[in-house]
Amino acid sequence: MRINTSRTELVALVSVGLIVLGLPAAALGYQYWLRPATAPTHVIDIDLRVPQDGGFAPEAITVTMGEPVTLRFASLDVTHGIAIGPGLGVDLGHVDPGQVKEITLTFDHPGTYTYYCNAWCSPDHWRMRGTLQVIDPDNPGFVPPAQSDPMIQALIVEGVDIDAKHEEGHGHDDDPALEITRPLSAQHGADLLDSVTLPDEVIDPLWRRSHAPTQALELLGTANPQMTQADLIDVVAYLWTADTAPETILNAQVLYNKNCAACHGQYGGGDGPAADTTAENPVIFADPAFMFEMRSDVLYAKIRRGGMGTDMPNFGTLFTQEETWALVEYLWTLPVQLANQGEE
Ligand code: HEC
Ligand SMILES: [Cu+2]
Repeated sequence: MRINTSRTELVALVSVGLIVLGLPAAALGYQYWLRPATAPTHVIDIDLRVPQDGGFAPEAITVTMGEPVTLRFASLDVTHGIAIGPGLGVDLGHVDPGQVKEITLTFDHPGTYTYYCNAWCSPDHWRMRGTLQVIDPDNPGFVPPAQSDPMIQALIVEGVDIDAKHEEGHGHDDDPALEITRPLSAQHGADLLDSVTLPDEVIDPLWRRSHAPTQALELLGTANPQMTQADLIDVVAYLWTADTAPETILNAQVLYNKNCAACHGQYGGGDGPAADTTAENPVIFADPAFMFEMRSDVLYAKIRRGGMGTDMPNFGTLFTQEETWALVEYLWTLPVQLANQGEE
């Protein structure tokens, strides 16, 4: 599915100057004594502690557009992971206790970014975020308005309640709405395409984005009374996973493993190491009966906005719209065995 994001200039970064020095604690003396005197750039030191001990210090920084700034992250307790988004592509990887990693950035637009931890460091890990404000020296009061999100707007207009509760046991095995008796095979679905009548809706990517697989299944059932439901389920599994570039999926998998797997589980089992610390159970993406009730646009909105009172964090200030769509595409691969993968 093609995603149209009209605002590529959001990527305001002009140069990612050189980068990432991992320094052992012994080198700190050199860092702190010598560096400020010789460095041409503005240096900002940011200390890292688990959120219950303060998280980022400072938690908000302001930098000037056009002026190189070096951000120097030092962990004072446990291993953290440092990334900055949205749209900067900056991920410094792990910062171990006593280690310092730095990056020099020059921004060419005013804007607001988030530096955040993407390694599970503590139960409050996902609260570990800081705000980086880029200001225009000629117009220091100007803050670009938050980018409006057409997809979330459309959901509001449609009257979809993103925070609607699922029925009891959502994503868990009791009382599945749909009888799914075998693992979903997109390959099997692809092999059946020749013998299936596809209603116009289900081949329209925009329709698929705003409808649940069960709705497609219903249309397919009406158009193909000769087919079994199990076969049609595989056709739907194929349709929902067919047009994503493998590279998009791989990039999304990296984001998922760093930012989501701690709660939702590496394979979407809802069984990550932090799963039992959340107010609600993380949903189980690997459960086809659960996912068949979900709409891509609602998954997207949930990722960007988070879940009120559930401990599902919001990621709208960390990821671009494209990255969020890629994550949605990735979530659909969790309950489905993809076509042309595994044994031929
Ligand atoms: C701190 C734990 C935690 C992390 C990290 C986390 N989630 Fe969640 N997530 C949850 C919980 C808990 C829920 C259940 C909320 C509910 O019942 O609606 C949830 C719900 C969701 C839903 C909504 C499903 C639905 O319709 O109810 C989506 C989509 C989702 N997560 C995607 C993600 C993605 C993608 C990431 C990583 C970028 C992520 N989550 C990271 C805990 C987490
Ligand atoms: Cu962390």
